[in-house]
Amino acid sequence: MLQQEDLGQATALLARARRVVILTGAGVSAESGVPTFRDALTGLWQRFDAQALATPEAFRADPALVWGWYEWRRTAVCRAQPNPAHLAVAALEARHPGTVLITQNVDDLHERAGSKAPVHLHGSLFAPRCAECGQPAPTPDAPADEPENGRRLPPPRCARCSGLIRPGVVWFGEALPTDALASAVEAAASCDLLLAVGTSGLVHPAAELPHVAVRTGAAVIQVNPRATPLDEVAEVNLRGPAARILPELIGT
Ligand code: BJW
Ligand code: ZN
Repeated sequence: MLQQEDLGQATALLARARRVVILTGAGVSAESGVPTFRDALTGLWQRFDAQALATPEAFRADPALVWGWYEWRRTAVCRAQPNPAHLAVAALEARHPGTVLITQNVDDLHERAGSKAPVHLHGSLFAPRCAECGQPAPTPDAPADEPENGRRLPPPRCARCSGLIRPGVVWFGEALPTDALASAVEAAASCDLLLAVGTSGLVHPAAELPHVAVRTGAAVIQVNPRATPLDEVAEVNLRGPAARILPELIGT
């Protein structure tokens, strides 16, 4: 089917939807210059494996390596600006009150585009906490440059127990925040349209949300330049970059 026909079908689904859920992944921030999770290892980080760094085991084994990677990524996010995809999502929320935005992203670009209360399934780069006692810690000033000595940067210590401060993100093998996951599942189970944007659909339980929506009778529209495992549940697959497709779909 032609892309134009797909866009027409998606526009019609959106026009009749009463309860909309938007599930975003790293692809929504790609055109802001923030590398996707699976493309995150460029430059000095090329020889590392993102999936191996995003674990509690990696942090325990080499806290300075993991903290340095997250500080490098946080610096990139601080320098980035929301793109037309983030702005279109915020416009849809403003137009359709009750729309629920669920993001797997740890950046703050949805908030900076005007989204009011994204549900962050995988935490945030801006909510560090103590790895020992859980006490929230101040977000350090963003380093002006790559952490000194390339990639390693020792994490700060907790003011309460002197434990190491860790990024406030959800690593592989860790539970998602209970409230965020419960809200996401509830929203997916009660929507009539779920838009899955810029996610590889590989990481669980987030990847199950489109399936939850379909099982309860909703339609799924996917926006992604590439095929993903979510193709099979999506009623419409809009192939292309989110910053081009979402403004066309939403009319911003
Ligand atoms: C564009 C674009 C453009 C490019 N426009 N698009 C069931 C089955 C199998 C495994 C599991 C399962 N259940 C649990 C697991 C294990 C594991 C898992 O899923 N593993 C898989 C890899 C196999 N899950 C977990 O461990 C989760 N925890 C858990 O289940 O705990 C259970 C538990 C319960 C009780 C007690 C204890 C434990 C936790 C998952 C946490 C994921 N965390 C990360 C890191 C966060 C911090 C960080 O960023 O470093 O989250 S991993 C990483 O993947 C990150 C992302 O949010 C997440 C999803 O990635 P995303 O967003 O899809 O990005 P990419 O890079 O994969 O894809 C980008 C996409 O964009 C691509 O498709 C491009 O084509 C597209 N794109 N340009 C639109 N311009
Ligand atoms: Zn502590």
